[in-house]
Amino acid sequence: MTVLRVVLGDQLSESISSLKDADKANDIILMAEVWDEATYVKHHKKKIAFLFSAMRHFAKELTQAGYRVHYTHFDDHNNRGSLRGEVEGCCELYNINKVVVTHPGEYRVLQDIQQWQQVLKLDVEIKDDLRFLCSQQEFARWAKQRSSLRMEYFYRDMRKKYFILMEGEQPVGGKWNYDAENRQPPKRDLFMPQPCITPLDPTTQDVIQLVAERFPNHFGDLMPFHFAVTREQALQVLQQFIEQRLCLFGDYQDAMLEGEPWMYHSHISFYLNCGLLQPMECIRAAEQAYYNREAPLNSVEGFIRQILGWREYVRGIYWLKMPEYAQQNFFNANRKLPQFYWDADTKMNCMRQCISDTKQNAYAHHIQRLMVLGNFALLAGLSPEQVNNWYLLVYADAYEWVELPNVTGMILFADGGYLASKPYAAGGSYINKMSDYCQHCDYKVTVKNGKSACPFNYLYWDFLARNRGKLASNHRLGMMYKTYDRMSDDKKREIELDAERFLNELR
Ligand code: FAD
Ligand code: DLZ
Ligand code: SF4
Repeated sequence: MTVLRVVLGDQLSESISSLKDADKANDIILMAEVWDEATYVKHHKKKIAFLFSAMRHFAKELTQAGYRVHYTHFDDHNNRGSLRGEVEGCCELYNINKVVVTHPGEYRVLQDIQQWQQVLKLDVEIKDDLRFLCSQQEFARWAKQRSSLRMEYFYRDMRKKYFILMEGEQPVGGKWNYDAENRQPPKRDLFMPQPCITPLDPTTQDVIQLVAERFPNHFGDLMPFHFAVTREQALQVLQQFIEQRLCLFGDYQDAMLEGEPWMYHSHISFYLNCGLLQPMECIRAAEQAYYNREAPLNSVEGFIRQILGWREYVRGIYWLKMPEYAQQNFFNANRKLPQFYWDADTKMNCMRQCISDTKQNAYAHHIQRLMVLGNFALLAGLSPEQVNNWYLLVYADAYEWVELPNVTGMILFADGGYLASKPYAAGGSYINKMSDYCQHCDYKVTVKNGKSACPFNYLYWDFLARNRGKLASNHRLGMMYKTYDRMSDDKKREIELDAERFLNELR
């Protein structure tokens, strides 16, 4: 009996469920670089290069470990261009009795795989993706018991389940959450460790050339390229983070500085999401650093919450709510994505910086994605479909299971508050407090109205006023509506006119 074991581009773990019990001498492992996956959105060039290089390295490691790997290169003359086509090709080439694949990360791919059995007339087994710490079934059970979902309670249950930072039934340090100690504004003289730079090897160089030739119209810069592309290199990134950045991760989690795209973040999402790193090993490494007194609790807890809490929570919501989740548009927002999201050509310095960082690195850290790029998309009423498309293609860590809930749920509140309890909306003063962007901006953050005013200031109030019917009952916004109601009619009219003028000028 020969089993075809399909390993997708974001399943690069030797412990992946599709490889469990594999007969190394007999089974065929299929990995394929295909046109359909590289172009279903026009991924950032660096994302394609990263994934193709990581796939090639992983295939080599599997071969060295004794597996029979059928690897389709992008430019192979008989490449059929789709995952299904490649599976069909393998079934014709080898005497395959059964296909095994691990549950994919995207609904779109799952739908396709669910048709393979009928097309191939072979048994197709879809195994659970055991790399996640909360299964889809477990999350569904958790969600069913609650009238509204909140990440914080999910996260506490996960801490208890895996006994992470726990003393008996209680959280270490007596609190579940150290946010109050985190989120400090950046200091101008803040020492900034350099991100981990992995040197280019011949495989990555080949792939970079391929992407430059075959995807010239895709967004983003290919060089400089310093992503890890093997598990060993990804482990070095993790280790460097634990040793050099974790200690101040909490303090500067929300800080932004011009020309400093990496800050004290870990830069491991690329590797976690494609399988080079496992979530639990990252969590345990951080926890151990706390017990070794190498990092303080506020940082360690904050970092663990992102992986054990947010990452699992958004994945749970994605699979619980798809396919309807992709259609959510609570505010009926339909404004086209402005051109500056592609070329960074805007007078708003915060947007210019975050888009330029994204273009160069296929990375922006969380608060840039949330409170600058996302905040603007929310306040300006940009179309959820277009905003989702942008986030899915510009970041090297983007797959729909994690991108869609963050965009639709977290930044756009397009699910009406299923994921988050209130919209993450803010005026310019928040950006000014947490960054140095406003110091080099054509707009004035302290000015509230008129042509020189920071657009976030009037867009914020205009957003609340425009959507009052849908938001007024949200008790977390009560104070803001009271403040708005105390404004004079002239002031309110000024806000409306400024917002109208600014939004009409967007191209
Ligand atoms: P760190 O700040 O060091 O955090 C550590 C890890 O925690 C991350 O690597 C990530 O695995 C996890 N994490 C943190 N926040 C989240 C979150 N909100 N959701 C899921 N995991 C989280 N993350 C992605 O992996 N892919 C995406 O496509 C993606 N799109 C996003 C879109 C928007 C609008 C927003 C607001 C957030 C998005 N995130 C996404 C979450 C987060 O911004 C990135 O995970 C993080 O910036 C990656 O950088 P890092 O590894 O340095 O993270
Ligand atoms: C993102 C991506 C890209 C760019 N290319 C491939 C590819 O050529 N082959 C492949 O198997 N996967 C690729 N991926 C990842 C998939 O598009 C998809 O996101 C995941 O498999 C999740 O279902
Ligand atoms: Fe952004 Fe406003 Fe600050 Fe300019 S003044 S950087 S637009 S927040």
